[in-house]
Amino acid sequence: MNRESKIKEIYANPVGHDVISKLLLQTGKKKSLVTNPLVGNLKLKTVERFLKKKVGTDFFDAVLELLNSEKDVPVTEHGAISRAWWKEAVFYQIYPKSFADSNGDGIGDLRGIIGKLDYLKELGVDALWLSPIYESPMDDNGYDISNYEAINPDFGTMEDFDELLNEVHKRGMKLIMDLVINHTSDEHPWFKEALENPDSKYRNYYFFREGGENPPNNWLSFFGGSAWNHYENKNLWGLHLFSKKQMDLNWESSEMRDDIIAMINRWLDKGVDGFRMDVINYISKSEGLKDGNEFIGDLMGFPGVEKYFYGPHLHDYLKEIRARAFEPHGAFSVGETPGIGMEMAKLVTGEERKELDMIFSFDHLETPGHTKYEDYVYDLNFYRDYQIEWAQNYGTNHRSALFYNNHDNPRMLSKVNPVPEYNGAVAKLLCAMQMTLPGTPFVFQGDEMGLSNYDFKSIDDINDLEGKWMYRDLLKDHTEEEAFKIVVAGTRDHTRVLLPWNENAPFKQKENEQVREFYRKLIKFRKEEPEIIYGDFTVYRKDKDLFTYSRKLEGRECIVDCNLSTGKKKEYVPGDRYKKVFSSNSDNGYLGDYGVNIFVLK
Ligand code: ISL
Ligand code: CA
Repeated sequence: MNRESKIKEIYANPVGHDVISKLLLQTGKKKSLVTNPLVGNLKLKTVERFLKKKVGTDFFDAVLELLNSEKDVPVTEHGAISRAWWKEAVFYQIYPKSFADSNGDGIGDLRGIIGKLDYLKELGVDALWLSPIYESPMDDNGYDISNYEAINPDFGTMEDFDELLNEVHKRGMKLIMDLVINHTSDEHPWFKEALENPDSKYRNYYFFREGGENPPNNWLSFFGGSAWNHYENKNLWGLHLFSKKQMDLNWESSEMRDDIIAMINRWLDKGVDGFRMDVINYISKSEGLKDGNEFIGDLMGFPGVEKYFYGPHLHDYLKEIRARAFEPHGAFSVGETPGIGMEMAKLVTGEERKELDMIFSFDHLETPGHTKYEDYVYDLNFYRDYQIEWAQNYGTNHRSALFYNNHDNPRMLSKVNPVPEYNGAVAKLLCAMQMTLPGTPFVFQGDEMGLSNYDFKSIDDINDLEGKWMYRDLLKDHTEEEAFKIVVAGTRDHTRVLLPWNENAPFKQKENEQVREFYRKLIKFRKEEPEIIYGDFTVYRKDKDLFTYSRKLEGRECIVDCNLSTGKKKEYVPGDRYKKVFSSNSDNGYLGDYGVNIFVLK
């Protein structure tokens, strides 16, 4: 790829496709802007002539460098889907701190989880993903690990963990752990030794740069300020893409890789079934740690991202971890990969490539032109189009992760419609799609209770470092009231408050019970209908606010008919050969607000 390449050729390149898609999403522009023949046939140098005043010519250099860094071409198959337990499973994410508290100290813990295993089994959950439970100073709630092989005492002991794993397996369920190997805590012995002792081998486990008044490059941290800590008395700078206490590991060090892989193997030897891998696409930084492009930085909010979100050795490192740890144990892997779009996702999850089994892509969490710290209404028509795009183009040799929530985002329910009287209907609609679209569902704790956003009253209620940092930053040009409003719209704390298990909790209300009952039935239904897990996907209706699709496999069919908004819509009538097996908010031939019907072939 070079300046003579046409826009359509760039869009056909996997990295080009995903970068352009991201730009469109970020700016709220339609795909047709680049797919129309007029623009598609323009050469990059022509576009550069139009845009260079605005974006600078180095923007085009940065994009070309990225495009040319990937030599491989994704393989997209449309055949039968191979079988695997993790395609059949319904996963459930537990954020330990706020799941269930067994000893009344206000902090969720491992014994609390053990106490809820029957509940989860009864719900139909097959596999648990535990957010980090390792020893940690808890600067970022456990995503800052100071000992990979010890349990945070707030959560319990290693004996509690062993019991948990055993109890999970006894119930025929699986357990995957969070693997945070892009960085460690600055309190990890490796980092402490690295900082203290210039001759230690651990110096090379991290990114240190010597001397200078200013940080070595313009990269910003995701949690505010420069991505470099200054250790003045040591005359050193240290790299951290996340908080000041989360120091990036240098994956170019083979000794570091050996240590990390040995640690992974010890957990696998214990019997854990796999891992969710934190920001795993960031582990390879581009050579020389050069400045990020300013235009890309402005657009994405974080200068430097293009230098590490799809780094030069990413595939090598993923292959190495798989070959040396996952493969021999038959372990499952799902990567958390912010910024990776569909085509690049194929290159890390293709079955033939032996890297990851699945990834979490995040492009569906906000509608085009919106960010998570915005109070806006999420239009489910976008979610429909996004799902159709992935279902039709991701290919049967890749598997989508179906999720709406995790511990880094406000609750989807509230984004779709913040009015409480709709919560139940929206929860059921989201559940119906999650359990029947192509892919593997990841339920986040509380989804099954129909939980909406938490009613935070003041900034003192905000605990997460991201929200706190944003608030301080916003005060530069906002009033306290405005700043709080913005933070509350997106704070990660909405999904980090203790689940309401107790007597007076909203969960005890009838509607929340009904949502849980709906989840239970839909999960059961999913397991009885192989066409949902391994079948084809066909769209029957995609008119405004409507989404009707079918899943088919060897003479079986299931049809899902959804009203994506409020107001009555004529329901889809599949004919006498079908019977209605589920119905939420539908009556007399009409789907009501967020109504959904599910039919199967008799
Ligand atoms: O939440 C985000 C921004 O608003 C994301 O950028 C998030 O930080 C990113 O998806 C990475 O998330 C993961 O790694 C972080 C940790 O804080 C998150 O909780 C974790 O899910 C650093 O370990
Ligand atoms: Ca506790």
